[in-house]
Amino acid sequence: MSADKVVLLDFWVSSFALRVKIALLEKNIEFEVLHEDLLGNKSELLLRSNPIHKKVPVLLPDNKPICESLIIMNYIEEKWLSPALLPKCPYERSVIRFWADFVDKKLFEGGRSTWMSKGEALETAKIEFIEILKQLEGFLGEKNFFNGDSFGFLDIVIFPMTSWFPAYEQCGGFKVDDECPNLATWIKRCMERESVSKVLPDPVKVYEFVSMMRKMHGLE
Ligand code: GS8
Repeated sequence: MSADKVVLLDFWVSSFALRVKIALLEKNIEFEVLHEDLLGNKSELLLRSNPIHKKVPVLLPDNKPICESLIIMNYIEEKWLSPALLPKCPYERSVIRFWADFVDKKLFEGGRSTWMSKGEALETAKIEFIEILKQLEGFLGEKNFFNGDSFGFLDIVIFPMTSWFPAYEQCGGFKVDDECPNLATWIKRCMERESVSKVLPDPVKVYEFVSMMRKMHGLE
């Protein structure tokens, strides 16, 4: 591996890995993607690079592993300064980091509870998930982007999670457009960005993946 080669250990449907791809594209950094088979056949490189969690994404700049998507995003922001994805003001940065943490703790878990349940549990999960979406929409308000005027760090943290929304909608029988119209408009706005459209997984394939996982867990 050459001195400044950047390698990403990826899984095509991972919203955490998608964050890293979008951030690198926004910074115009060339990178090589190594696809992982997470369902039973993780590579030696992944196990060696992330021995604690054994999860993707892992970024390997200069062959040195960095794990955890938010930590990787902070590395990318500090290593390649332009264009800046975080605001300069420390207070504004802390607000963005609060919502990034909210997304990992609440939105991700809420989504998971939706597609990993059925019957009454699914109904409860769906109500909670919509509540989480409304909290996010409240923070978005009338802004064009979560980051503020322009697409940035927080948009990159949140947007990848939305690639699973069509699958959640199908499982739960609801529509994000009906529940959170501003959020739905923001999703469409983000999809127009080149960094996003280049790496966004096909929603039909995501749904098929979710459906396969539901069958594996005896939910369908
Ligand atoms: C989550 C990564 C993760 O869950 C981050 O990078 O932000 N907090 C971490 N990765 C999943 C794929 S996406 O759902 C993963 O690698 N799973 C493999 C496994 O659990 O064995």
